[in-house]
Amino acid sequence: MSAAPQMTEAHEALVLELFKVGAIKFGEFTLKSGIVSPVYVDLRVLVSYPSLLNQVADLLVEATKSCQYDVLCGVPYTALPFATIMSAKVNKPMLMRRKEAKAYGTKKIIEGVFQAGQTCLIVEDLVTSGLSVFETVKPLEDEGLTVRDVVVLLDRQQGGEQNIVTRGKHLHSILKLSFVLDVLQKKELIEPSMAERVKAFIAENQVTVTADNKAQTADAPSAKKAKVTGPSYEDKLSATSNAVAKRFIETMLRKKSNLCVAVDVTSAADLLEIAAEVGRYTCCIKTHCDIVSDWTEATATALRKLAEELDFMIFEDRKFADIGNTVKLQCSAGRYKIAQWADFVNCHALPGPGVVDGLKAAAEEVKRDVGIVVLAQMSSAGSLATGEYTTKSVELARQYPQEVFGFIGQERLGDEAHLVMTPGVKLAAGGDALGQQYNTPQSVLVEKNCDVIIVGRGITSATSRAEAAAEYQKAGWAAYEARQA
Ligand code: 5BU
Repeated sequence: MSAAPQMTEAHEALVLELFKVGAIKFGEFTLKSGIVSPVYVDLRVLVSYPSLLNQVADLLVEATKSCQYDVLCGVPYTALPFATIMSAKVNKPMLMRRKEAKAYGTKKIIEGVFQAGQTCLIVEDLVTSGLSVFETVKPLEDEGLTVRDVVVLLDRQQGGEQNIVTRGKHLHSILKLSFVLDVLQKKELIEPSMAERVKAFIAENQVTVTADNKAQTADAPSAKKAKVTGPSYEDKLSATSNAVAKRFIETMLRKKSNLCVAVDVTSAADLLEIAAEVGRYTCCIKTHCDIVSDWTEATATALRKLAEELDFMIFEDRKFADIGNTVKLQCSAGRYKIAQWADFVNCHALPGPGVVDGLKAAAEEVKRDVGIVVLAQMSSAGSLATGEYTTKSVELARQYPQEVFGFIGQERLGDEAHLVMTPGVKLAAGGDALGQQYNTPQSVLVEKNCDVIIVGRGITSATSRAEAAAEYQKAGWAAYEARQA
């Protein structure tokens, strides 16, 4: 086994850079195997950051300065640029392994000039089980090359080192995942609870590689549990400390409904009529009070009464996005006095923490719990709420666990306790003429791992709204149950 690598300031700086460019992410990610991982490493992005790539190559060269080798070979594809820069730095030739042998001409699998008997250093970006390392080692050894050393940027510590050592090779890793977690936790870039989740995941998902190069996950009962593609509503209920989320999840479980109906109508009578028709099938009614032309306090009172009778939550989709003071007034005062009747509202992360503070102040003023979901992604074509903005939205939510309990999003986001509510849902995928994009309940709940489907016109434009709501309730719950099975 390799000696514990000496961790320096350069290693710490590298971790921070990798985190910054999104090469290491935390949340919930469905891996190729179907296992849900709380950490995701994507080192392919490094090609977009030449100085970072150079820094990585320096550390790889440094880690292998005592290794004897004549040529080096990167494991395709992510490690190829690493190996190329190293080759230029140490002035030793490089080889390339094809992923598939050419079907014509030379049928070569190894490209580059070499002689049998030479020693080859393997360069890899990420080691989980060590399987892709072996897939590169084998054709090299078949050609008579000797492989003694493997150098990797990040060891996920899931058994790869042991598997490599068992085959008589040395693994030199620049970073170990446990070190990455320590650095990010020290810098308060991840919560201690996230670091613990990742450590538990690693411990539960150790992989061995069989002699015929097949990865096997340890058959621990907890490893099996990790294969479920998303946390159950019960898991969320026990994970959340947010009072509104608790009521919301309890409502979902009681009614076996993950359906939120968006009632976008312009008269109070229509709003109340539709809420009365679909209320029993839904866990939540979503309003846009500012499109109801005759909205009065009586509308709010009548809607609240229906919410109590038919057991649903009220979500005002107001999308607050101003400075705290303005947001406080928009939520508590004016014509709509949202804080007096909505169970929860949503806001953009755009203004920063002040927007949440403003909503918190509005709720305090009326002495009610008003939950918040952050709008982290949108369903509309060309939305700018993507990438870094979405990540920052999730970070904002994490700062306010008592107020913010989830997201409006298009994929699983945040932590186990968070609920992801997804608009843009219809039984048939497609879109409308103004940029809306629809996914099916199945794809939202199973493929994207979200928690609540938000359906508007799929229900409100149906001939029988009650029948359509019943159908969406059934489809949403069946998809959820299938996901958890
Ligand atoms: P539809 O009729 O199912 O397309 O209505 C979707 C509702 O969800 C509608 O009220 C929108 O304002 C709301 N919505 C959305 O469609 N997409 C988003 O990203 C967000 C809200 Br945020």
